[in-house]
Amino acid sequence: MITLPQDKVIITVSVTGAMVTKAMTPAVPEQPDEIAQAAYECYNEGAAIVHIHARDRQGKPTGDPAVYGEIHEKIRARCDLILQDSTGGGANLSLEERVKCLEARPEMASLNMGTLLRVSGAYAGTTFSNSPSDIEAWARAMKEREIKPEMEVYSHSMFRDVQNLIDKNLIEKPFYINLVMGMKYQGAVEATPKYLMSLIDFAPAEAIINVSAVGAAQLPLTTMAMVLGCCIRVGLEDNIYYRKGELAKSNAQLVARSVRIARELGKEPATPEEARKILGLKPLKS
Ligand code: KMH
Ligand code: ZN
Repeated sequence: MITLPQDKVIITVSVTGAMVTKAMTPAVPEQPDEIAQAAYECYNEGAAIVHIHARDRQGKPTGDPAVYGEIHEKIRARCDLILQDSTGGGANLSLEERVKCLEARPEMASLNMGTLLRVSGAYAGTTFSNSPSDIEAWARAMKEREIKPEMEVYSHSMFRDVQNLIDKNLIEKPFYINLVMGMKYQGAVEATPKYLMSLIDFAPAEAIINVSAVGAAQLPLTTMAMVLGCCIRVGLEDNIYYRKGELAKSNAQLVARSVRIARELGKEPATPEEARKILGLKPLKS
């Protein structure tokens, strides 16, 4: 693994996701204006990357590139956050719909490794499908468009898909891997320190590692990740609580807490421009 400079941490905020609804928390931003405003507030607190899921007018996940484009424009009107779109989409979207967002030309996009089984909720029993050939096709599409993949890894076996992309020269260094921990899908590992250390052990040497963990594990695992020189992801997509029994007021509140902890550890949040350099992205103004 490539560790970040000791005095830096790159913070991604996953503001919306596919599964969190206004009924679960009124703080979740769904429409383009709300998403852009939430992203901007997180930028002001120290986030460098925003992970974006678009919703339709009814609040359901959509892959519509026009909606992604509108979100990008509204964020760009406010700040220079790195734009990272989700190709994980949502359980209601087809494989084709999930990757439509690439047409909106984000700087990064999630690229999920391996297939998982949903075990609860309305889509229990369906697969979150990411076959090796689909992963390759999507990586190729990203490479053609100069979009950096954020490879999402939920278990050790998924490093096989990462290695396949490396072997076929479909991704560029530094590789960027997001470890998604504690996801309640069959085939995803638990969010514990032991699993985190073990996933890092199996990660390719030339990868920058981001850590995201679901629910109550978000705070301890991202804190541990900072100590280890990883990037972190916080936000309502993965965790809607500030602490047990208390909903987070906003995405920005979660980012602000991580920044306070980072500073106690002697780290400053990387600005989007600093993060672009570290991740090998083009500067925004060239
Ligand atoms: N919902 C996260 C735990 C994606 O957007 O591609 C996984 C995720 C997938 O972020
Ligand atoms: Zn996501």
